[in-house]
Amino acid sequence: MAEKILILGSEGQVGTDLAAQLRSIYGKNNVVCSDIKPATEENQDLGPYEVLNVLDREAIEVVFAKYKPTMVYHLAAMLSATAEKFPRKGWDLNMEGMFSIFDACIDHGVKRVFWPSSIAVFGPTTPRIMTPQHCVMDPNTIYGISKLAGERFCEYYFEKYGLDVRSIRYPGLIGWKALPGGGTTDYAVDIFHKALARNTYTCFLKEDTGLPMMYMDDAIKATINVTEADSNLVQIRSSYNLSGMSFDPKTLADEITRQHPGFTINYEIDARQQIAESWPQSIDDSMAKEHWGWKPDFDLEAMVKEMLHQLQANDMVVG
Ligand code: AKB
Repeated sequence: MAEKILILGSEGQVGTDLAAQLRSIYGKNNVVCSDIKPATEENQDLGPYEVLNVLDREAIEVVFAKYKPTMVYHLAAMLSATAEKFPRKGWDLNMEGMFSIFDACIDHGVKRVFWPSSIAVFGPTTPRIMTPQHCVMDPNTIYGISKLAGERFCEYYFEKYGLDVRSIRYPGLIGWKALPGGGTTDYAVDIFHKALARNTYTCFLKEDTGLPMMYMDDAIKATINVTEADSNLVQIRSSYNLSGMSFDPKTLADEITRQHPGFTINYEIDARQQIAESWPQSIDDSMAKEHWGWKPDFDLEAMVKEMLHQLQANDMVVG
């Protein structure tokens, strides 16, 4: 049977890249995009699109009945920094949104679901260097708490209802097609736009705040690979640790200056520092490597080169 794919949250940072990649694999009419807001002008004619609120169960029913998806990528969520400002809203969107989509998937016999988790599931007493797959997890942000609860429900829905959910713990994601929205790792995207527009950037994290990061092409590859992997390979039914590279703002700024001479960085620390300090600095993803063959392609140098090139070549710089 031909696949019909539904993406929830397709206008977001991951959704934009994922939709493009899935449409190139499955054909534009076999990938239905949806988001709470109308598609941007550039995305309007790229394939089927529905305005859909993941909290609106009736509207979800209509979309599932109309398109009969075989695979669903549920990306709609509120990220760490925004959820700290609107804790109840963040919790409701992240948890209720997950339940309504998982329940619709069961009701409509969806074959597979992808649900993203995050390094935010870890907390202040988690080992911070090469954080293992299984260890102390005591997230202290609403986003992290919702992601950890969500991971438990991924496993629960798989074991109790047979819903084949796949999940990875995204590190900070860096891409050029779309801007991130409301995360603690957003600086690692903003910095490129400001470097190209003004040659200087004011960073909201301290220069030595190391965090796990990943170039978007690697994140999309991991997302599709884990979702399409044979069932017997996916042995972790909560969510997989995933790693690309790790760096702090100073190391990233030094590499940008090396490739884009004259760039300077300064620092004005805000509340996101506290969130970043509760997260790992690097991640042990050996289980993703062993189980379903995960292998990243981009290191820091390659990622910086690609970001500087693609933002300019595609006229995407937002100053
Ligand atoms: C955030 O910063 O909130 C996200 C994440 C690490 O999940 N980018």
